[in-house]
Amino acid sequence: MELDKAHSHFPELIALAEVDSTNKELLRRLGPETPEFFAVTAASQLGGLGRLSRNWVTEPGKSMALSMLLRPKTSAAANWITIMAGLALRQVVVDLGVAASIKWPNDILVDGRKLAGILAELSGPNAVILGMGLNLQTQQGAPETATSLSELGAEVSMDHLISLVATAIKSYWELLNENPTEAIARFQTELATACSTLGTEVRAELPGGRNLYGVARAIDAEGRLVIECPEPVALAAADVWHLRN
Ligand code: BT5
Repeated sequence: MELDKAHSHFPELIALAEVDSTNKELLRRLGPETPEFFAVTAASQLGGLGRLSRNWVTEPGKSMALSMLLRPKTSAAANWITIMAGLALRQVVVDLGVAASIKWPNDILVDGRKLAGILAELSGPNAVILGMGLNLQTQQGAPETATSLSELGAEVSMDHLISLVATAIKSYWELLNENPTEAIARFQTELATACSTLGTEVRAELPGGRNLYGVARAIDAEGRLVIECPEPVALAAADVWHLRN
């Protein structure tokens, strides 16, 4: 992969042709001195990870697989990493001319189809591995619910895309890590238009398998989704289905 520009955005960017998972590879290379934004990318992942050990498809050169190390200074910053990354990725995609939205907590959707996913994994007291997958082109092995930038009329090289993502993440992260209170207030305002889950009737499947039905009303200061069932319930983790809005 030609990644001339991308390398300049990171203290080190390990670029591999093939790996099991870029999140796992970063974890294997992680030490106490590893600098923030140390990053791993791969043209192909053989065991790309979604949440709850689900599979994430990355066929050679067709989908960006990028993991980077973040070092949160506060629990507030740590709590918001997934949503912060969603806002940054969505901004990149919107700037490429694609009207994308965030489905809480970790999907970037276009017309209900998934363009990108985020997997943030805590790997120590101040180490979070932020993994992002974003489809550039149609992949044979991806589910029918997937879409890609090229299907949506946006052609971009991997080098340019990684550079755009790095720039966006750094600017959002700097604000969140340095000034979480201000960042969270700003993110909540931005989410009112960026997050298609808000205002939508949803089914939320909780980690134990129980389902909650209600209208998603807000994302609270801890990044939890507040659903009116009709009493408000704040969810830290769940799989959410949009029913109607
Ligand atoms: C996610 O999980 O959406 C998190 C995806 C994170 C992937 C990145 S790539 C770089 C880094 N290294 C890794 O190993 N992982 C991260 P979740 O919400 O659980 O969604 C997983 C579901 O998305 C699967 O069960 C499929 O239905 C669907 N899916 C799989 N591959 C896809 C793709 N390429 N595009 C769209 N949907 C996909």
